[in-house]
Amino acid sequence: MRLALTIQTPEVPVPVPVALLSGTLEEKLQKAARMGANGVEFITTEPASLDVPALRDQLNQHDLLAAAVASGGMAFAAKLTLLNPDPSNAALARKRLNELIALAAALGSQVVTIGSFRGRSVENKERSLHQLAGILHQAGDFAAGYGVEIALEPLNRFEGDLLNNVEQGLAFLKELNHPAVGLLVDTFHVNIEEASWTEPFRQAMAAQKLFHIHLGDNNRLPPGKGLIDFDAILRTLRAIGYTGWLSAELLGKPDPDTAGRQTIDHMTHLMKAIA
Ligand code: LER
Ligand code: MN
Repeated sequence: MRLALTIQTPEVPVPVPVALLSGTLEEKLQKAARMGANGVEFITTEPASLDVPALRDQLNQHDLLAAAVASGGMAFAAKLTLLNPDPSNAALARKRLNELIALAAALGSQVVTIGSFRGRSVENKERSLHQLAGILHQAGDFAAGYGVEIALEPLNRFEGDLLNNVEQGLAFLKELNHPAVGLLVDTFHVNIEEASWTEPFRQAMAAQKLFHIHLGDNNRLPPGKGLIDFDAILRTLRAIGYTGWLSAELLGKPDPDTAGRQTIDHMTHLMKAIA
């Protein structure tokens, strides 16, 4: 398992509350590496505007990997969603999704996340889920062509009304039946919607759909600053053979650098203890 910190790229027009580290992109990468992260997850709103060769060089220089390309900034900062009732918004969102996939491939990242970027149901939940399935099937084909996977994130009830927990997510994916589309399980959402710290991870893994993990404590502070049993989660992940990313997506409090450092320190400590 490898540790990543989520950061936003410079073109994102507003600060994203769950993006970590301060400074220029170069400074963020330098800090992530010094803190001991293995990679970074990118929140971007204009993937096609990024200088990919330069970014690849910077990652290499700091011995960092691109853990994932996140779509959360699309919804939060660019106000684009895949199920938006405004057809021009939804069309642009779908175009951006393809750009996120191409960016992931160019940066050597295996995963593009879809959480709040899917949007909410329009009038009828079943119809919206059907529409989402169509979009994800197409995106899954597009992603597979690049060797990239899409990780769909169950979101807590206050942030989304389509797929709130892992059981619902797995039922949806069974119906969708696309090998390149799986789940992103975020511990912060687990805390609100699940009945166990560890079962959701076991279930997703048993279905071969545990594609990515977001870390945040129950109060969305760094692991160890709240109530979630990260030790139990890590032991379970090790037992079920999860070898993917643990990517911190949490509030930058008391400041985005301290939150990043506390996350890496605490998770490294727990990982060493079970090694
Ligand atoms: C939002 O709460 C979240 O967890 C993000 O990953 C959604 O895109
Ligand atoms: Mn998340």
